[in-house]
Amino acid sequence: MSPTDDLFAESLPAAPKPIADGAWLLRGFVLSEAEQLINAIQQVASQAPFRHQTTPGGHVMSAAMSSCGDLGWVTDRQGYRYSSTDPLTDRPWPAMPALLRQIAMEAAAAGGYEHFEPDACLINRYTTGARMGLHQDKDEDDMAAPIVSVSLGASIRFLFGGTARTDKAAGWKLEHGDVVVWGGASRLFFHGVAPLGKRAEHPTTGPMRYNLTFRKVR
Ligand code: MD3
Ligand code: FE
Repeated sequence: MSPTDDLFAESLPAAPKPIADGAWLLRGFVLSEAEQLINAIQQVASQAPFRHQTTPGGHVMSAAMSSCGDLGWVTDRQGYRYSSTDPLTDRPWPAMPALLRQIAMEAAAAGGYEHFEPDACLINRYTTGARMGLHQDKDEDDMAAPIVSVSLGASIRFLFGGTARTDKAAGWKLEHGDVVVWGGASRLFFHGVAPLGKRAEHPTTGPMRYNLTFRKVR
């Protein structure tokens, strides 16, 4: 170990950590681009505002959502689906900013999934108490492609189990700058997030947490 190894170690991202079959945690992977990513989110939201959608069962989601890319995820009393237009504006979703697309592809490759071509980016915004119950992501046609998730702002406790709802769930803390790549068997694992804590805060976002999920839908 030379002094230069030490210097490199400081600027190098942490090694991908396997957290489930086919899933990799990339701690701090987007730390150096975080402010740019938050700016890009605000840019998207200026065209496709965050909204609280209603589930088919009539529940209003506590996380506010927007989307960018060719497709966005929509839910209402009629059901869940991907749509090429934003039902709020009846316009196409904003294009996926190049930086977002590039980061998603790099993260997928770091997890061993080369040639990831996301066509949708869902953006979730959590404030105090907002949560997401255990669910599977299976509205996408292409289950061979991974999902890349990027966490920004306040930390949250993330939960995931297995392919059965009753499989025991493991908990992980997801912090500002963390990325998780979900492929292989983990692609269909049940997952969710615990309510955002009362004291959860981040210097750049205050009490907010953003989560980006990049998907290949079609
Ligand atoms: C595991 N979002 O948007 S990110 C979602 O923090 C969603 O906003 C949560 O679940 C959030 O659908 C969790 C981590 C995540 C995302 C997608 C997955 C984990 C996943 C897909 C398959 C398995
Ligand atoms: Fe999900």
